Amino acid sequence: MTEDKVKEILITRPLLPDFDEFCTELKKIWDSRILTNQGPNHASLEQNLKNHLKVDGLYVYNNATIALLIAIKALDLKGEVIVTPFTFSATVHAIEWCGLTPVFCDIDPETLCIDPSKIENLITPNTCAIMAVHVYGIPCDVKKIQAIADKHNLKIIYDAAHAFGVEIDGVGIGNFGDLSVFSFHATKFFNTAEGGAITYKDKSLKDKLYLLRNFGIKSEEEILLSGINGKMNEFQALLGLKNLEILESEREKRKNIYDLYQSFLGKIEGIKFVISDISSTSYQYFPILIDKVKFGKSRDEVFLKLREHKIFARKYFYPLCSDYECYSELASANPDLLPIAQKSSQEILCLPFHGNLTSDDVRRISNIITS
Ligand code: T4K
Repeated sequence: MTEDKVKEILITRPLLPDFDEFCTELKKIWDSRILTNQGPNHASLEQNLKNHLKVDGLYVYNNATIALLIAIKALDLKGEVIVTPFTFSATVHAIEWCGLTPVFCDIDPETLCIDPSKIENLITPNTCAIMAVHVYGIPCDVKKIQAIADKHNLKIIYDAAHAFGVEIDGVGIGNFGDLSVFSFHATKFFNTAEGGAITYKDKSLKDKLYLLRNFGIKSEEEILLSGINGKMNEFQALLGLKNLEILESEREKRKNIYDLYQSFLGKIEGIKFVISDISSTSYQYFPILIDKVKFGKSRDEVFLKLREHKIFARKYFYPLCSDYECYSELASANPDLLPIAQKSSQEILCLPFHGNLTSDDVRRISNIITS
């Protein structure tokens, strides 16, 4: 193949339903002219998602970032929030946008989620909550985090943006903590182009989570809260409904891709699979850690080599949120306090991972890495 004919391979491609089937359903939206404001597809998606995620309480939103802001507002948080720096910007920005102070906590070297053994040292009289991320769909240590929260009377918000469909001993991941926030962005395993959801157990939060999504409007003449526009539209909800129908086959394809990666890269010195059992996660990402000394090349060298071949792996999550200019002055952002997060963000690489990859693609990616 000549260089300009080399096939581009992207980190992910969105799952999409059959076009003609989608258009048939789309016609119904056209005919009804109900485009948004919590219409029938929106309601139906919520009901379906409750079943899929095995939760009793769930609302959908227009994206996970707005949902994170709404989650913080719903819990009426004030003060400091203990959070992982090894996450997408949205997690920490949401804390800051709500006028709260992020306090960074180091991560566990195995799961790359927040390290519960480092949380208590960071608690002050101003701490109100823990914001933990099930990074790559790997569950946080929910038991230990809950025990700390109970002891210190803190709220827990799980950023479950990556964790669609994950369960712990048969319990849907959205049942842990006070609130969990899922993302349905185009890059996510389950997508509605843009979208998200909050799951909740405490029924006293139900009305608030609902009102905050729609400007606080209870009725035409009653505005009860300073809400925002967090509604998902009917087109997106329909896409979600159709995508739910094909999710299992996408999961199966990704399982095969994972197995192929395992056969090509599983025994390479210096390459560590962050996910050792894909079936316990959300099939969202395929992250590896590259130990420069053992492997002989750094993560950045591998990343650039792949780019030369038009393979677009991503460094999720480098840089750490604590190293962004807007947060680096915080005392808790000191790199010396976050050694595992620092090391992980230098070594992490998420390889292309989606159902449209062929086995030849996976072989090609793996060969470039190992050659
Ligand atoms: N919390 C966590 C832990 C998160 O990871 C995220 C989002 C959030 C909260 C907030 O969720 P949302 O508010 O977005 O619902 C992407 C996504 O935009 C973002 O949703 C995601 N996490 C983050 C990890 O990744 P980028 O800047 O890397 O995306 P982009 O545009 O470079 O896309 C990556 C690749 O995906 C492209 O190479 C091509 C492919 N792609 C992308 C899009 C948008 C497609 O094939 N089609 C598409 O429509 O941020």
